[in-house]
Amino acid sequence: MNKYEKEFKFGKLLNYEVEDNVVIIKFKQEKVFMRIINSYMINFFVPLYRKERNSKAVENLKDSHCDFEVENIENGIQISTEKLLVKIYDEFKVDVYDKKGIILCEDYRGEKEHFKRRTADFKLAEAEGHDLKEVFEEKIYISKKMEEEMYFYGLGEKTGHLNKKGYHYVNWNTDDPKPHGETFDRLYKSIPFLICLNKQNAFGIFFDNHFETHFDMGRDNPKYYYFSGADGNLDYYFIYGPSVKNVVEGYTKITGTMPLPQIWTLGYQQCRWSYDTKERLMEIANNFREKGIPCDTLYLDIDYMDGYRVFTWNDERFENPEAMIKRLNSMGFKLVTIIDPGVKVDKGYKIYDEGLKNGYFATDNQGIVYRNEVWPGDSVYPDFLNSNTRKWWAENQKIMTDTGVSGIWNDMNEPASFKGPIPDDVMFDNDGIPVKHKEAHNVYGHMMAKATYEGVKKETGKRPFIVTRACYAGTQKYSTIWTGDNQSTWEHLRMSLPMLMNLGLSGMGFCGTDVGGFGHDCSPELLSRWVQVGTFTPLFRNHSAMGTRDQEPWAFDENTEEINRKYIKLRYKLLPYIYDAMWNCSKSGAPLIRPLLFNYQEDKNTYEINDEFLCGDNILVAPVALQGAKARMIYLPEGETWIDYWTKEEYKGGQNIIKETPLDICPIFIKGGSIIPIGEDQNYVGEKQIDTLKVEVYLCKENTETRYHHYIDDGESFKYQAGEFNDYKIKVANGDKVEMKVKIIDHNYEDKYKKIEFIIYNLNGKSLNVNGEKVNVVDGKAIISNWVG
Ligand code: MIG
Repeated sequence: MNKYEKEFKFGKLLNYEVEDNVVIIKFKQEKVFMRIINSYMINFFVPLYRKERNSKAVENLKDSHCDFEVENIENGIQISTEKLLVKIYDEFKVDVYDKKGIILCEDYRGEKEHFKRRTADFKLAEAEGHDLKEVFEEKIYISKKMEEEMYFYGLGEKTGHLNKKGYHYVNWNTDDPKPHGETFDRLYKSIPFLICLNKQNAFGIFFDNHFETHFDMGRDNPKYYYFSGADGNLDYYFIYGPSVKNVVEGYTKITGTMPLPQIWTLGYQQCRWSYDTKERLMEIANNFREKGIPCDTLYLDIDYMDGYRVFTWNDERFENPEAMIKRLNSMGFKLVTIIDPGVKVDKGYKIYDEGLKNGYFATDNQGIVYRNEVWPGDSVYPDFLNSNTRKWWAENQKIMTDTGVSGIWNDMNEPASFKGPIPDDVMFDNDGIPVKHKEAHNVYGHMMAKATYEGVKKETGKRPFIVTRACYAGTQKYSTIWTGDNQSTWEHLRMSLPMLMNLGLSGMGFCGTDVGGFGHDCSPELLSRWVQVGTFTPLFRNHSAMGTRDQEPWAFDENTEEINRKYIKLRYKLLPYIYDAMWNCSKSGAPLIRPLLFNYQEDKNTYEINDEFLCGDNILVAPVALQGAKARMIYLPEGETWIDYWTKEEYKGGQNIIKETPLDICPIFIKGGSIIPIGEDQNYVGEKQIDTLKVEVYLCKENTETRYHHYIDDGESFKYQAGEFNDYKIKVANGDKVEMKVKIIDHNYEDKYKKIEFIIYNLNGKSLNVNGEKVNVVDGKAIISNWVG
């Protein structure tokens, strides 16, 4: 029996008190603090572990004052807001209804009935390599009744399908480079946030607990779904929709949205473990420019360092890095370097000595600095839960940024360890509330990313570009993420789609996978198909492991190179649209890459589509992720006309169609009526001066009325926060004639467009008015010169 089972009892509901927006509910055994954040978000807090909250995810959550009522009902109490009705009973059973009285989320009343794992000889089976599951000892356990028609999403970076029904997942940040299959219940990231879709009504549960937590969506028993935690407080948020979009917006209100990135970070990025000499790195840079394949960012992996000592350079292989980076910058490249957490044990090495002297490293339970092994050999772990350590780590970023480095890539911060797992009782100072490793583990990478972000921000004054492997809920505020060590296999290309879509729904607006796959040897066909997906994902980075076959765009044959060029150029064409989507994401949390159901929740056919996604509101991508596929079926959501990007043919939504898919064609569909700003053909962001606003307009036979906001700013600084940006509002009404309106709403950024060029598809001979005046269309183009806004 679980050692905690007895303790997790609330007992009879006795009474309640209201203090501002908190209803304090007293049970015989525990007190529950129910905080009404606003009419659709509620936090339940039970200090089972300690009085203080120890949230690392929630920083500046402001409650908006809203009216609510509390009353006694039979056997319990009821709290109602403008949107929700919450009924609470003995044993802290909670049922949540919408205002029409429709049940959204009902606590499960039965006993838990875990299925039985029958085992005989554990030891022998393990000796052969079988991975037998240990029974998880949970202190906190909340189960909810499973309804027949329920779908589950979110949970960050998890294997398997888009809909998480029937899966069981563990949040315990784990570095395991073996090929991630569906049997992997844990990866590098922990985002204990689940979205449930119950008969068209969506709500979210954010269980803010960074001990090991589990989420089970009916694997254990189809009668219920549950979340549980090894220890800590019970601290969870109920976030009502009714749309998934609202739930994501609510969740990112709580944990923060992804900040607006610099534009160059949205260009193509090339990485490799490792470009290990200056000569090789320059060869790569030159190749991009000679071959006319756009690229903004190159990476240096661990081998640039001196013996894997973080914040150092290997002088032999990278002599005079400042000059090298200057040269790269002049060619239009930014350089990103990897920084791991593990600090080499090495007297005389500045970082080690400083950290040791100031007590910046995690210790064992006797206060002795804890050692394990990572790349540099014997290593110690900075205590990122200590704000002094973070300050010091932030200052160290200067060593890199002064050399000219533009972004920092944080790896191994689960934290990984080569000599066995880090013991549970390794201690972290946590600013005076010491915590053990089992409480620090899942937020270690998160706090490292925070330190890195703050350092890079201070040193450069620009929007930091940080990439991290481990994360917790809320890491989106500091860092981009990538999904770690995938493999160059078709299976992993397929898996990346639901994984990235769920990451997007979990607040991680800026995410990507290693394009081409990390482990294993890539093939020309696989790279061709993968680059087609990467084109539409926020982070577009090709990366591969040491010892694997080269997979730069030109590494195979001319055809593969041409396909890479074609799609990377398409990415640069779409950059203004992608940047607009990132701007929106920074405000509302709506991710660039998202499942179809995000925009088409009324259309149930979209609920389990794993192999198509939306890129922003206007573009549907149906990539090919099967070797040799000459055609594929594509579902087009109901209620729209969809225009084939390549042929401009129109299709009615609400049907499956078959498209032929020769290797250079990734099926792309544009929503009828769409307005899509496009960029210049450039080798890198900022290569050309841009004074023309170019907009593609995709008309269709149906009459449409569409609006779009196009955003520009300097693309790198924080001046936009003081209003230095322009917001162009574009409206297109397609009726008997086509009427367009363009207006600048916010206009404090001085570099304004001087011309507009509309590229209009499917105009069908109609006449065109722009801002009330008739405009000629020649070859599908309408040009408005001397435009002043
Ligand atoms: O133990 O730095 O996921 O992207 O190339 C391997 C070397 C360490 C793991 C990362 C990968 C990176 C590699 N790192």
